[in-house]
Amino acid sequence: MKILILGIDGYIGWALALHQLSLGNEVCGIDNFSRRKNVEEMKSWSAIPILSMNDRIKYLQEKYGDKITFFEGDLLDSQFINNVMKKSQPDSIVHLAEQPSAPYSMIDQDHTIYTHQNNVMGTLNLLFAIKNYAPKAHLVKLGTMGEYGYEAGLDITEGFFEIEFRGKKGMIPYPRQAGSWYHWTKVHDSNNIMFACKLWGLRSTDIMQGIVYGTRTNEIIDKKDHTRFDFDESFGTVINRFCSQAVIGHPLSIYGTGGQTRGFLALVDSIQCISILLDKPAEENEYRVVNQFDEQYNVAELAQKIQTAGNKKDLNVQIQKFENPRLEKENHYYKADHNILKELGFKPTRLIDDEIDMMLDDLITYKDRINEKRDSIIKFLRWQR
Ligand code: USQ
Repeated sequence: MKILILGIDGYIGWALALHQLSLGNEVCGIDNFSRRKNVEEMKSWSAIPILSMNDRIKYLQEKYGDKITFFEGDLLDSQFINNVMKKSQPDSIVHLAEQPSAPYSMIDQDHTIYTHQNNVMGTLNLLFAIKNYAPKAHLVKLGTMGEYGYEAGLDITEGFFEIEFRGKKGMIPYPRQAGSWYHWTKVHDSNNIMFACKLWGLRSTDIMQGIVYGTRTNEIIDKKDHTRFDFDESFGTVINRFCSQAVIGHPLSIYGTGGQTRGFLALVDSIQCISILLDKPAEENEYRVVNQFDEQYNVAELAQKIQTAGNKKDLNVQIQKFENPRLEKENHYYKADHNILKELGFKPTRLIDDEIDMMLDDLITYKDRINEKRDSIIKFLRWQR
């Protein structure tokens, strides 16, 4: 199988490329390095050092020869993505090339507009490129559980919702109530992809993914294999941030009460799920939605887990509640279906406590790097300014 990975330089993109190459598949990557630049703008860097893209590709070519190719470019440049699509003729496309941070999208008007342009327009260019040059290819698009939001207080289904209204029954997309400008871009993408499948007969799987955590996959063994790992207020996600905070003696920063509940998934299992979806593609004309997470926790429970694991390593971990910089429900009902991937063969391979233990060990090695960018951890980018 030939897979085009958009956003190959990112946290999931790089780990996915290593895995797919190890299976013997061909990988063609695209990136514009915006993640590196945007994290730098936040005056931070990856806690775990990663190679430059040139060195990454050289390293992979030594191992896999011409099974790996790379094109630097931007999805906003329609000619660029058209050319790559024409040249590479992929069987599958994994679209991870989006601005993924909710706090970053909430900084100010410029950051909101940038996020919308990058994500929504980039995806539209991609859809046209697929339609024109690779209409049989399966698009696997990274959406988010946050598209559904946490407002309704109802069970969440996978993508679609059976409803009875004025005596008639029907299936409609599950109502979306995103909670940040970033999360709304994913909703707009979902609508556009659903329409493109209907209009042009494309095939796509839209992944509503929970929060991914971890430093390792089965292919991340050597220093050169490492994927990036962010911990700043914008690009670090909660478990990854708490582990980074624990190793430098920064209190674990619970926003508000800590009752916010989310679905979580280890990086290695995120890669497993995406790989299953690639092996079992959507049908022509099908817009398939899957909810991709393993377990659910609230933020206070996670802080407890990381405190316990850290203290076993003599880290003397403190927990502190901060005024919540975000606008979000802090105590809410959360019950979301996540059966489709299991039916397709997904079996979680990691226990969260083991994973946290491993993450702390990896991060202790880079304690000084995290400390050097300590000021990026709490900036208090207030969403309602
Ligand atoms: N939180 C804290 N303290 C922190 C950081 C976060 O209490 O130091 C809380 C937040 O207030 C929030 C929860 O932890 O209630 C999750 O925050 P997060 O930054 O880990 O995750 P989020 O902003 O929801 O976004 C992340 C990814 C995004 C993905 C999403 C999946 O950045 O790309 O779409 O997770 S989901 O949350 O399921 O929508």
